[in-house]
Amino acid sequence: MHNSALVVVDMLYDFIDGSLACLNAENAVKATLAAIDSKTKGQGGEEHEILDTFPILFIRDHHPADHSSFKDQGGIWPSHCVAGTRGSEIHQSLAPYASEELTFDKGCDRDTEQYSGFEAVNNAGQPLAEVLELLDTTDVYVCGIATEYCVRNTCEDLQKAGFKVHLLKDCIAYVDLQGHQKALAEMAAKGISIE
Ligand code: VGL
Ligand code: ZN
Repeated sequence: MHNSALVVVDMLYDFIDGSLACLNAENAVKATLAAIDSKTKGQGGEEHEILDTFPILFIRDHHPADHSSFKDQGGIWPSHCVAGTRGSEIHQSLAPYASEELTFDKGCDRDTEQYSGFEAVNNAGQPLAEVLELLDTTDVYVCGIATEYCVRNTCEDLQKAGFKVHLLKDCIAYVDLQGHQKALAEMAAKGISIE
């Protein structure tokens, strides 16, 4: 049984120290590592045993170089998370926890903005939600970047699909502090648990 799982959203270099560096990102990465330790503590054993009892799923913003969300294509964001560049990689402290089948990419289609990780797919083409169901997940813990965009859209889609969503508030980073606080309040009002 895998009642609980952790979804790590876009903890990628461009959102941490790159072209779209977000506020609180370094702290959020450290707090995420601490949260992984605390969830797995006492379960002992090798890393593969830890991942068997508490699956950790990673979402990656993963854009082509000419993605329509980029300013030079008429979009609102600087170029970021271009597939194959350092900016699109998971932070090195978390990368050891990421397996191919539990890593899900989004924003891969040039013409589509995709903030939510809900329909992101792994290298076998399976969407996040399908894999969470295969893992018998009821409760999804969410952390990552950015609160107002990908984190929020992912949490809301997971909740709509019937998962109990727990947002780890020390483990998120944001574009703007006020936007972050507003998003937290609105998510809480929808029944997402802010912990
Ligand atoms: C995101 C801006 C642009 C996010 C993705 O994942 O929150 N934000 N692309
Ligand atoms: Zn993006």
